Amino acid sequence: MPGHRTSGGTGAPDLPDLPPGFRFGAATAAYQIEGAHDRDGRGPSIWDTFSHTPGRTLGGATGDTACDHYHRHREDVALLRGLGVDTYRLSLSWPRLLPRGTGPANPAGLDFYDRLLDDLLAAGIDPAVTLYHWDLPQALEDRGGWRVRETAEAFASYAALAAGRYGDRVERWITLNEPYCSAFVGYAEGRHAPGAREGRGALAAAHHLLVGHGLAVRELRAAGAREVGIALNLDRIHAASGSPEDEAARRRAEVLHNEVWTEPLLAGRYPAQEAETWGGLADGPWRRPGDLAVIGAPLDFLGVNFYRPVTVAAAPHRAADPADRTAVDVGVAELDPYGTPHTTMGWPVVPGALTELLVDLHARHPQLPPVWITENGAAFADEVAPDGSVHDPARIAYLRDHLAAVADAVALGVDVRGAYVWSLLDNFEWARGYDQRFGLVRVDYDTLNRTPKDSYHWYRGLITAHRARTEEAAR
Ligand code: IFM
Repeated sequence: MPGHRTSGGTGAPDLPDLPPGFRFGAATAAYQIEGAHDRDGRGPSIWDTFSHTPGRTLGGATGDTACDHYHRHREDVALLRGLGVDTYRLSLSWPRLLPRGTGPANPAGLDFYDRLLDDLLAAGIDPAVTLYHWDLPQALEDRGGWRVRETAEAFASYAALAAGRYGDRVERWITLNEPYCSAFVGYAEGRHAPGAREGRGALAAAHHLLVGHGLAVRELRAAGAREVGIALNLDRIHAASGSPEDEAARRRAEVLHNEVWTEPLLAGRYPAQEAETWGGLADGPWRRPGDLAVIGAPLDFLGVNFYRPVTVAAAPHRAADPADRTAVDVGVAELDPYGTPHTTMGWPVVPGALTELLVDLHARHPQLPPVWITENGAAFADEVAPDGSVHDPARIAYLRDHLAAVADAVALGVDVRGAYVWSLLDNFEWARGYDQRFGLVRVDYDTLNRTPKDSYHWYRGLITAHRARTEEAAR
């Protein structure tokens, strides 16, 4: 891999060598920032139930208040405007729009996103909207959740509602965020809502998420949506050694983390090695003729969420009997041989792995649509200076080096159009509660005051400098 591509000279130090017109954004998700969990007709989601169940989240944290974005969205749009981003990625709360998942829409919920989208456009920021960032209406979980096809159908109706209402203002639609987490962390590991530990249930969920995506794409297209895609948390997976056993483990991890999504979405087929990975578990009755055609409908872009690489070695299955295995028990152990700094999530910082991932994806999928980095960012223990300012040099280095890694991939032929920093605000980090701070803006959870960190000011400088470069190139 080449070294990182950065260049000074246009105002910001270490400006990544990204193409003119490359677009910069910041991202959030509804349950992580909105709060107002029971206000104005919002229904409960699986994350309300899960976070209110003792022992599920760190310190019993919930999203009841979160960043109170629901009441402070004007202030947050002003922060985005000050940041100078081209685009902002938000998610709609399905249970705020459809409190029971299907049926009558909630007028107050519809109005909230009208106001938010209008404010963004007035600030010169293009909205990118995720339909599903993990907050399934509890009423649908009670009827089977993603284990059942009805949820995919309900998702399509919700997509139609959203596209009809907001399609005139949304530049980019993302159907699902990280379906890996919804299916495998939610229905196999049980670390996320709904907290299930099932093998077959997780694989059925993975399939129904994909079917839901495909049906939603159909609805979005019918409503004239501008750009339609999906955001996947793809992993760059390294084998612990060159042994055939570790290489086979790496292949199984590729199927579990990546190919279960990329093969149906981009190649219209199921992963070739799923039998080796899951035995008979994968090919269940949830698969129906015609599903692959629905799932594989062409996309305008592929969203890639990237944080860190993973190294795996062959390991015994935790359950000896295949019938007792969960879908994530695929005979691999995760190792951490990276002698690099780590974030407070415990994730190694290896920017070159992002270049490798993108180049490999491009090589494997000649028909790869343009790519957006729909999430990238880092949690660190920020220092708050006595004057209240927040110095976060490690986050600046992380973002700078990952943007440079994207520039390397572009130089090697991958069509990457833009990148969203995760996240605009410190927020509710799911089962990790509030102790992981990913924001460009610090949130004081006692006062809910917002303080832009050094990284916010750095990112603004970078965006300004890149814009100047784009204008120069156009002259
Ligand atoms: O906070 C999450 C986000 O909701 C999904 N992608 C990863 C982020 C950091 O863990």
